Amino acid sequence: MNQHNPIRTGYSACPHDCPSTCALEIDISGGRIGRVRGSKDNSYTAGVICAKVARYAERANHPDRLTQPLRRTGPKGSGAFEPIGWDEALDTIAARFRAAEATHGPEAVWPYYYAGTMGLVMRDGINRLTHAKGYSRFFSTICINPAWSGFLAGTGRLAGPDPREMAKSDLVVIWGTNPVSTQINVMAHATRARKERGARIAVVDVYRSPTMEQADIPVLIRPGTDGALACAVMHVLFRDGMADRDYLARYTDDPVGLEAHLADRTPEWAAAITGLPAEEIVAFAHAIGATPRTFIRAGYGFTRSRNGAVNMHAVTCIPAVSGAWRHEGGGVFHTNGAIFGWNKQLIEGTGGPAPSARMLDQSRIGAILCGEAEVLGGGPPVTAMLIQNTNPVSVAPEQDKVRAGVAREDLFVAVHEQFMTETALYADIVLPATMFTEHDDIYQGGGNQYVIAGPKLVEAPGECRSNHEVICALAERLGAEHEGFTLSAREIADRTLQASKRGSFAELEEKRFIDVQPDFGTAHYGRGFNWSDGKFRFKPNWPKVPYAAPAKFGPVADMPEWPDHWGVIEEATAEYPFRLVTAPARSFLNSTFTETPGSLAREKRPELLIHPQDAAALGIASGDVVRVESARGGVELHARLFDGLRRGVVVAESIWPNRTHRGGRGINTLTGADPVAPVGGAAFHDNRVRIVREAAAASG
Ligand SMILES: Nc1nc2c(c(=O)[nH]1)N[C@H]1C(S)=C(S)[C@@H](COP(=O)(O)OP(=O)(O)OC[C@H]3O[C@@H](n4cnc5c(=O)[nH]c(N)nc54)[C@H](O)[C@@H]3O)O[C@H]1N2
Ligand SMILES: Nc1nc2c(c(=O)[nH]1)N[C@H]1C(S)=C(S)[C@@H](COP(=O)(O)OP(=O)(O)OC[C@H]3O[C@@H](n4cnc5c(=O)[nH]c(N)nc54)[C@H](O)[C@@H]3O)O[C@H]1N2
Ligand code: SF4
Ligand SMILES: [Mo]
Repeated sequence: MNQHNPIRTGYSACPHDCPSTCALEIDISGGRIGRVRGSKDNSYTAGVICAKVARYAERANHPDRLTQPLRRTGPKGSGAFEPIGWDEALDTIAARFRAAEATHGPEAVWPYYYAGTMGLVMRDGINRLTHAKGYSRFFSTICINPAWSGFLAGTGRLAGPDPREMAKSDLVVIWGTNPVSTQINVMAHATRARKERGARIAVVDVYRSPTMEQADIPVLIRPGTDGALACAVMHVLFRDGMADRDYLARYTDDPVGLEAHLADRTPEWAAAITGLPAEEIVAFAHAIGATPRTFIRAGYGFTRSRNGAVNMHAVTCIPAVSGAWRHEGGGVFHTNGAIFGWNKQLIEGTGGPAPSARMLDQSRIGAILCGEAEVLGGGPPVTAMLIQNTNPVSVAPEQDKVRAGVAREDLFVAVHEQFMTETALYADIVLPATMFTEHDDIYQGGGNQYVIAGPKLVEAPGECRSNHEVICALAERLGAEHEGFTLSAREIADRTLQASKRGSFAELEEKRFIDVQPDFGTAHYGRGFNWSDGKFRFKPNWPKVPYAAPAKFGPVADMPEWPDHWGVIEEATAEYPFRLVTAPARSFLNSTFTETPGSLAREKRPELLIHPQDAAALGIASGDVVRVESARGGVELHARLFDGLRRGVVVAESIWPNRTHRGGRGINTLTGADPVAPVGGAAFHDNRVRIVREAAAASG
């Protein structure tokens, strides 16, 4: 070992937007990070992390990292920038925000962010500036809303069994998530159950994903049909004497009504909708019915459809019928959001009078920036933005509108980033951001139950500043007042922990993480579900689902009374005969890691998975360039023949940079921003498309 650069270990949390929220051990040497490992002491991480974060050094120490503030010198999107000083950059942003406010009022400014870092201080602190200045508020919808509202509709609370109970289950049902790619620790716990108890693993997906490759019971359905599958499963449970009638009577709102409703939701009915043969539906239902310890791990993927909330609710109904909630290793888990009980007033600048500024929908950034009156809520146009932690020019739906919007000459955009993303390319000012090892923060598990410390471990390169530092520096220039602007990130983390009764930051740093899992009775709703009568809702009150939203979104009035197949998805038509799913890739995380050589080498190029018979019918061979078109636009990719799909379904894995597609249009050119009922969200996996073979490209 080099005497001058001994290796020490730093402890942190993975900051990325991934339900695993791994506890990390990081080699540090010469002021730089090296290898990253999963903590063995953390009982959820259990020493396992994904490959892309294990090689994080190639991202943190990447030669293309932004290290200086930049000002645009060429046309928007051109990539022509010159370095400037921090004072000039911040003064420019403040002046442009003040000018926007002077012309149209404070709602003309829209701070925009998402979960590039999941650190509470760095992610959510931007809201403090929004609230202090009365800027347009941000209603986040891009990811969780259909899933969370669907889960809340039945249980009333966003929590479930201890996720580590998967290892004590006899049947793990991985429903509409692809953990081999998106949250590897689920696989670690599920395969432990298989090894130690002979448990079986069922996987419900729309293609033979890397996770389904490992399934004992593969359940391959058409996109947006999970509600039909769940109804037929429950039909069989009632029909074949596998419903827990005692549990139903004690813990649910209307089991008699549900059974009557399901009478004609037969396996044959569901087979016609899902494409899954009726015998396989019955076998799947019998596996669930015969296994008291059935643990359903419900993901996000199957909720990214226009009927996604209804489908999530339908899946959560299953253990209420089978009574699996009674058992350790049984029930349904989606996320543990409700168990943490944060007091985020200091971070977000809330707690004073209720803010009155309009809320704008994150997913509709394209329509908003294009000035569509309906989405502007009768208010002024957006003429100034600060964007932190997100890359909407790649990740947001209706990409053609997003691009037209960010290219507007009268719009001022500042982007705070680690890399020159496709959003940063459109910025007037680009600010260089720290990475998680370069600032203090705290993290909470999504798919687990830990609070984890993420202290600063190394100095940032160049002139990078953290999100918190940027927000405070702007607040000072804009005359925004709040105590949070006067504190360090560490002080805010400390006071937030204390206000949330989780001890101090120093204590958390010492312990590295704390386990806040509630007791079995609470986690399994043994004392009732989170409604005044304690009864699980088979019949949800959709317009009143307990999810904070500025309004209801989508066709709420048409939502079905009972769990059902709700036919609002983009069914294929003669003009658009295929259904496209845009699922994540293993080596990228949304658009992050598209800059790292290790991830690029593994993902190779943007591809469209298409069934060999569908390809043959269209005269498409493997490797051909195809043009995929929806009503919203067209994208070019290379075809890859793949038989792990129902006919008529195609899958494009990942959000590649737009420029890696011939023609420069990215995958989200195809996806729609019309909101999912009842509280918004984008239906990324619910697209009707047509596929055209590109003659010129096939020869080239
Ligand atoms: N490697 C990697 N990891 C990631 C991400 C990433 O991009 N790459 N993204 C992160 C983020 S932000 C999130 S929110 C999570 C999301 O992680 P997940 O909960 O896993 O959700 P998705 O990845 O959207 O989709 C998961 C699976 O759902 C399937 N699916 C799509 N439509 C349907 C359907 O109608 N029914 C059923 N049954 N299945 C369907 C897809 O084919 C896919 O295999 O992952 C996080 N982790
Ligand atoms: N087609 C399609 N589109 C999708 C999805 C899909 O499945 N299919 N998934 C959707 C989902 S679930 C989500 S959550 C969204 C996610 O979309 P985004 O939130 O945009 O996620 P990323 O693309 O990973 O971009 C995060 C950015 O934050 C930056 N960043 C990280 N840490 C920091 C920091 O500390 N400070 C600052 N200033 N920047 C930082 C990173 O460099 C990165 O560019 O994408 C959505 N888009
Ligand atoms: S699995 Fe998820 S949380 Fe764990 S290291 Fe990878 S990206 Fe981070
Ligand atoms: Mo997400």
